[in-house]
Amino acid sequence: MSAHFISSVADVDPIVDRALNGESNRQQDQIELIASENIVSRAVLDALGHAMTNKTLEGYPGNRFHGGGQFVDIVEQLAIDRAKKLFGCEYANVQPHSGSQANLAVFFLLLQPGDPILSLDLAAGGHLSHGLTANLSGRWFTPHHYSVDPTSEVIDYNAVEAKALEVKPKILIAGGSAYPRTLDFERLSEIAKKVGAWLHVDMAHIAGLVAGGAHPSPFPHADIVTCTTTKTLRGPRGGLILTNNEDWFKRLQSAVFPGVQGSIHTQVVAAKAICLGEALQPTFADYAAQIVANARSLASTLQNRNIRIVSGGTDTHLVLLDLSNKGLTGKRAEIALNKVNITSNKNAIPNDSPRPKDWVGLRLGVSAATTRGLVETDFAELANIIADVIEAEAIGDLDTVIVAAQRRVARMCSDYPIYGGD
Ligand code: DSN
Repeated sequence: MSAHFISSVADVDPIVDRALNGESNRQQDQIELIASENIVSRAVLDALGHAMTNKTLEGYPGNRFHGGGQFVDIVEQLAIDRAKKLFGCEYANVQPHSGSQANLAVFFLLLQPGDPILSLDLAAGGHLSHGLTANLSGRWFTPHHYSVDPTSEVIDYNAVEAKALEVKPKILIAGGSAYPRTLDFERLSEIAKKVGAWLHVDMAHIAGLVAGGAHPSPFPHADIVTCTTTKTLRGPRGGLILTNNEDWFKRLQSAVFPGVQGSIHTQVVAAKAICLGEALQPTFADYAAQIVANARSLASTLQNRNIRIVSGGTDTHLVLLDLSNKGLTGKRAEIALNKVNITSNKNAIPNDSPRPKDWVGLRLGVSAATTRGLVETDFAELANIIADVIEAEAIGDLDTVIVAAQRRVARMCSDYPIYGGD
């Protein structure tokens, strides 16, 4: 048999092999607190590495532009049916290659160039694909933003309504990547209706919480919903679009293909079907509830250690720290925590500097470590390690805590192995 069919990565490409092994070890040896990450099941991993990746297909199940699609049709139809069942909606498109591309398809469906859109400000937890000027969404449409109340740091829905009445958006977008509180979809829908806008909910970060009943569902309030299958939903990198609007559905299919995409990532669609099936299991609700309990434990312990939490707490998987009173930037805290094998990311907080290097926010998310099995007491321990590191870094004395912190993190990683620790 040709070497092409049997040689391993190690045989063919030792540089890539070393990087792959390095990444596996990094994931095992670090506690991952990046809020957009998770650890997929072995079944999802297997599908992603399957020869289904060889198959090129355009179109939709039963109506393809290429032959030989009968097995991909099975997994795509399964993913569609499971997405509809999981989120309680009538129509699903499972082809978007990412959340941003799902959003782009929605814009292609609903907007004309120059149309006004209204979304959560990036510094208040929004997302770049919701109208940042550096993103296509901010160049081709006219972006406006709402923010959070300066005192509570929670969305001020009366202010959203006032802004919507002022700018008359074609779509009102809810959701983002660093907003830790429950979104009031009913109120947002009222506002959208009042100004003649469509309500588009991007639930990328909270889709798993919605699936597991730990966050209210955007349905029936939203007109259209997008998400990634990564993050709290614990699936492969990719997107979904969901709606109940029968009149839109045909055009939505065309907006995805051929509107913004060509052929599908066949093996990813198989992995999406698996992750959606996993999320339909009753145990997924336990997982979602554990995520919120863990995030609350992390937030309250950090608060007890005098670290300010934006909005005073969390209702979701993410906790946003304001390090301004410690004299630290998010970047410095991120680097210090990385030295003790805790992975996190700097983030803007409401009214932060426009320059990322000066941001004083640090974003933590608990989904991946919750998948490993950590519970509230582990997150309290983790919060204490984080506080020790931040306090020491703030006074330029990290060396005094680093070895002990590394040891405590290593113990946790070994107590909660991933993929059998290999
Ligand atoms: N939106 C980015 C994040 O939240 O980290 C990536 O999905």
